[in-house]
Amino acid sequence: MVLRTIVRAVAVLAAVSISVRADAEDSGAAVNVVPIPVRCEPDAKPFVLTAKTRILVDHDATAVQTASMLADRLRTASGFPLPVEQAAADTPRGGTIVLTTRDADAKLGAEGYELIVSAESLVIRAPAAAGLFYGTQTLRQLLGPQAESPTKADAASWTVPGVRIWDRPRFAYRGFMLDSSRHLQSEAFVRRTLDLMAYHKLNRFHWHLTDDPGWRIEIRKYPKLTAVGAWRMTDGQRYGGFFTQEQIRDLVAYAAKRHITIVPEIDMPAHSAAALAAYPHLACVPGEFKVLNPCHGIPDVYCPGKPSTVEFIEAVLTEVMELFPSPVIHIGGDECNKTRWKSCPHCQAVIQREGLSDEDALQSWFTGRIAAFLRSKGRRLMGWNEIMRGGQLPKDAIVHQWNDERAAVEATRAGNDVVVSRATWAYFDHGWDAASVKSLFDGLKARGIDATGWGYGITTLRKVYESDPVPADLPAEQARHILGAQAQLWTELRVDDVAADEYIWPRLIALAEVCWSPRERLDWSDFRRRMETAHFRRLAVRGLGAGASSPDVLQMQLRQRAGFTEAESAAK
Ligand code: TNX
Repeated sequence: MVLRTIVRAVAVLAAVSISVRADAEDSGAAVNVVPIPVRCEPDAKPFVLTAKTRILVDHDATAVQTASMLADRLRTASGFPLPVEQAAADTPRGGTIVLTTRDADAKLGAEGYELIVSAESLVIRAPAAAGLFYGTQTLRQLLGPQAESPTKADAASWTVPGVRIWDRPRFAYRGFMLDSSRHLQSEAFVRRTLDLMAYHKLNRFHWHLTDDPGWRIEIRKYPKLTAVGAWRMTDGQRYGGFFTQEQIRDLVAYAAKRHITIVPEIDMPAHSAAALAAYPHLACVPGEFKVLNPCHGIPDVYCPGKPSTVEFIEAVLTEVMELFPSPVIHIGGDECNKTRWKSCPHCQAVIQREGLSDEDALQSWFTGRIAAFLRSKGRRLMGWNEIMRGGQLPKDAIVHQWNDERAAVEATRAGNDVVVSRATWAYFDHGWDAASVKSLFDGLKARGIDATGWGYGITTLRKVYESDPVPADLPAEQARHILGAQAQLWTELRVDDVAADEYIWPRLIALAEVCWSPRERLDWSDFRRRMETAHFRRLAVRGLGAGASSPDVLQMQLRQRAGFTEAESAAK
């Protein structure tokens, strides 16, 4: 509350300077694309969008969909008809936007694009559909912030500055993880997050769907997972809910249209209390298990020693794979307390039979079985860096680095691919400044949760921006195994949709630039300039959704969370 009041006060003070900055961009003079493109050179004449502009697309149905989405967005904001035609555009004339794969530079790869502006046409050329899509996201940013307007904007002109852009991502995996177990978000929130991710050229949505505090995905074979496992008592009230298979199918399709793959996570063998509450026989010693409030390190986890546990997990994963076409399935694997396994006859029998050295090796054996099952269905296993413990990690498993400093170095040395999500800079459940960290702790304390040992700290926008997923001095042959990076929003603290936005934005924009742009293009002061000059205004105009702030207030809140305070600006 105090924080919000301060934010509002600062907003009023800064409103004047903001509108001046927004005007400067409206002139079309500056190119403030985020993430910054590989190359962006000024070229001849600007292109002006008018009531006569047409959009021509010469590629497949996915590209036509991309063109239609662009048309819808700009139609809403400009009121121009913007017809879309599937046709070749040999010599585009008369103000045409062209989306084409013809003669595209193969070096652009699966996701790169060129964007070439002239007075007669605006051409987005890419070898594949994803590149065409990213070109349209860049085009939206080249227009003024009015391009993001949810209603018809009264802009005097719709000018795209004369530029020539050549752009492709640094990393193939550019992700964001949402924890829907500890607290559940609305479907609308998920959609909007996907929209904003795509706008920043992020392409993986890792969805943490199961954990001790709630099972959030409908599994037809095991209805109790949601009838029982999706509900808990919090502050004397029943809290919970889940996503139906139908809702999930819709969200997967919604993401795919935006070139985002949803990577589902079914956490195992730990973080499984919600499943045990529904089906106690999956534990080493069946008992009365409860769906828990957020907690860490509890001893009750799946029993890997019983064939019935593996059968259950395979059946669950089979339904998961029917819903999610993602080539990668995340199985968690983190923070497993192995106390029960030590005295469990089933677990000890497997250790004996397989000649395993200890319980860590048992987890490794279990991971290997699940990896083999996924492989037999044409999928790949991904798991948090604990899956490396205990030896036998299959070569095709993707290691998700979070708390082990050496994981990226060791996993890539062993030939495994790695996605980097360091808790020190990519955990967006951490605060963005001292005040937000204090309010985080106060919030947890008020709920009776002592989070002293949970390692919450401050992760500023700048810290995210200046972090490199590739460890310094990693040899090139190992560096190519770093697939990319990902930020996470864990939701132990009661994070409603509005607060979740505060934790995510603007930090996810910095992560997006780290993932997309070449290292040599990264420059904090230029990033800050682009955010201040143009990008915050775009987000403020479109609205972040849940919060009902006016664009000016929202822009100021974004600046505040970015650490771009007035005092800092004055000192600069
Ligand atoms: C560690 S990251 C966890 C999560 C928590 C998070 C809190 C990981 C694999 N496990 O369960 O939510 O810290 O920051």
